[in-house]
Amino acid sequence: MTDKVIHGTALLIVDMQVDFVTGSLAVPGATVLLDPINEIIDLPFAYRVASKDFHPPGHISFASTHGKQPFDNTTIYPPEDLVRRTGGDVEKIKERGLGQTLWPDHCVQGTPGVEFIPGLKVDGKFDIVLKGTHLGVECYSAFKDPWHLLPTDLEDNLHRHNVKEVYLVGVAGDFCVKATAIDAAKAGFNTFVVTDGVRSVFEGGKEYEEMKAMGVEIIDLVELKRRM
Ligand code: VGL
Ligand code: ZN
Repeated sequence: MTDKVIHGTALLIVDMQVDFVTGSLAVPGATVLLDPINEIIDLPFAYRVASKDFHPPGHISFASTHGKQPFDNTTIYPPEDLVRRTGGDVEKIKERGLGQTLWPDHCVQGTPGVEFIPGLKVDGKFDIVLKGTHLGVECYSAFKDPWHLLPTDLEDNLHRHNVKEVYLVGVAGDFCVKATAIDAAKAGFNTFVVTDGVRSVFEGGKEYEEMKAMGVEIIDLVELKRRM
């Protein structure tokens, strides 16, 4: 690692965990990401953060919780107690339903699948963001859940480190990377997704177009190294 630091830059590694790479919800092709992401970690970012999907057993996003099959769909609603606590209108919960892909059990707190993949150079210089920790709330974005009931401290931490540019890698490109990148752009950061460090669950999706439409820049590793 060089001593040089490029002020205002942050690396955000999304969910590079055993279950998403070789485990219960393995993202196709994700095993190739170890080397490029380790190479990216060595670039002179001023701030580094890694997120973890961190679910309790019986999480709302698990097919098993609903007696359904993985990859079935359902509708989920914000939990009443959280809506109440955050001053929302409990009468309107039914209007706030969202389509939810149901997943195999994954990234359960205390299991081997929740750990970062072996060899990933996430060291003590990284801040760690945990998400999906509430039993009844799905949370793809490392910033907050889709109803904005449970923000993490990621946005505050980025501001505290004077971050202006956020560079994202990790999995899954069509879920947590996409949601996190869009929230980063909405929060006003210049946001870049580095394709050589990303793989998606489903093939042929429109995630890169969707991110671009929200102001996220899509770059490859060559372009990242040119910038850093
Ligand atoms: C993710 C599915 C379920 C992700 C998390 O990290 O993209 N995908 N939970
Ligand atoms: Zn999850």
